[in-house]
Amino acid sequence: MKTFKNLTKTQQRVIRRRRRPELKPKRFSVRSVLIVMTLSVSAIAGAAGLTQAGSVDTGTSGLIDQLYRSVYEWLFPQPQSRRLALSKEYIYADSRLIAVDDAGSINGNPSDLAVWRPSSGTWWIINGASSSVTSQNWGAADDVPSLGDFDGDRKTDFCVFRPSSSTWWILNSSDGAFRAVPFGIGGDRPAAADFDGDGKTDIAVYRPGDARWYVVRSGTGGTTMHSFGSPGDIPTPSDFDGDGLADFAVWRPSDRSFHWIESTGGAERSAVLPQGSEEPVPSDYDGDGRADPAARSASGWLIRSSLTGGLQTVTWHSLSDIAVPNDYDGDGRTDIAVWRRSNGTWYIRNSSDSSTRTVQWGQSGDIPVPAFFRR
Ligand SMILES: [Ca+2]
Ligand SMILES: [Ca+2]
Ligand SMILES: [Ca+2]
Ligand SMILES: [Ca+2]
Repeated sequence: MKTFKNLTKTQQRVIRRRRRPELKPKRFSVRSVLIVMTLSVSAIAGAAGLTQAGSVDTGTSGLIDQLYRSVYEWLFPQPQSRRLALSKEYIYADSRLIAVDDAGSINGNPSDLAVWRPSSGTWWIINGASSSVTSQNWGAADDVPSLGDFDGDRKTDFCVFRPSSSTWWILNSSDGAFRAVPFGIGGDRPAAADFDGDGKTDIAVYRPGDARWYVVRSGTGGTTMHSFGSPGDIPTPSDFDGDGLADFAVWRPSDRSFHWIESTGGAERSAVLPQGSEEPVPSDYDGDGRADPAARSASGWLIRSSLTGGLQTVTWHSLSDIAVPNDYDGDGRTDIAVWRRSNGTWYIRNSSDSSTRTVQWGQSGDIPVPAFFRR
């Protein structure tokens, strides 16, 4: 029989989150308050000549977000209850996994800055405070860094996917043991995430030809196949419904839309982003526990808040930089960030106070892989 005690830690956390009495509004539903807020803000924006959805500038959207946040914080007065943690552990940008925000970060630990150097197969890591450096040789040129928490110790493990043999090479952070797991065929894209919600990364691939997902569920060790997507789609598994389990999700470049299946309930959802959106960067920027549909365009980052439904546009460096969104200031919200390939510099916009952090870490030819590696 399934009891609370024998549920996984992730499942317990989700249930505890649902049980928290502080999360219940005292007099009004969140929805009703947000509707009133939306109408008020729309009226203000309309009066100010800013009625075109999707064209609000950073200043206005910042004000709107601030208003929403004030209401949110009034409804959920206790910071511990309010800050639910980032919704996902896997941040897919463009066509690959660029970051892992492990469960460890829900305790307020910020992500490390890290790069993987294909020429030598070396991982170079510096911690959030820029005071401690770690390096590890793991992988070879032509591998694809596919980091994750495969052993479930809440720290990211070094892992590469070798396309030539479709093999996953995993080095456990917990005990230093390694394993090689053949999984996938030529042409598959690595799409690892925690689909079964047991706190361990599940090895997974997305097969673009027939839009099929193949997952090794870490909970049972069994393999499942799921059809979702269309030819040309890019896999972006994220936790859009905020239940702690990654949802099958894709970015469709042809019409700038995200499509996903909610892991709770199985409903299919989609979100269209404005004209000019080029590169998917979904993540939990507003910190409500659910991934926000987001993309980069020539004019900036376009983020559709899952909390407010509003669209925020933030101008942040250039499209030629590599997107590296992650939670670097440890406030439970993803920070907009890029890594410049020419000089290895990180430009991070801290979500806590919108301040800028600039760090040089890595060099031309490296692949940025920010995550919670520290050990
Ligand atoms: Ca798992
Ligand atoms: Ca989910
Ligand atoms: Ca969110
Ligand atoms: Ca943050």
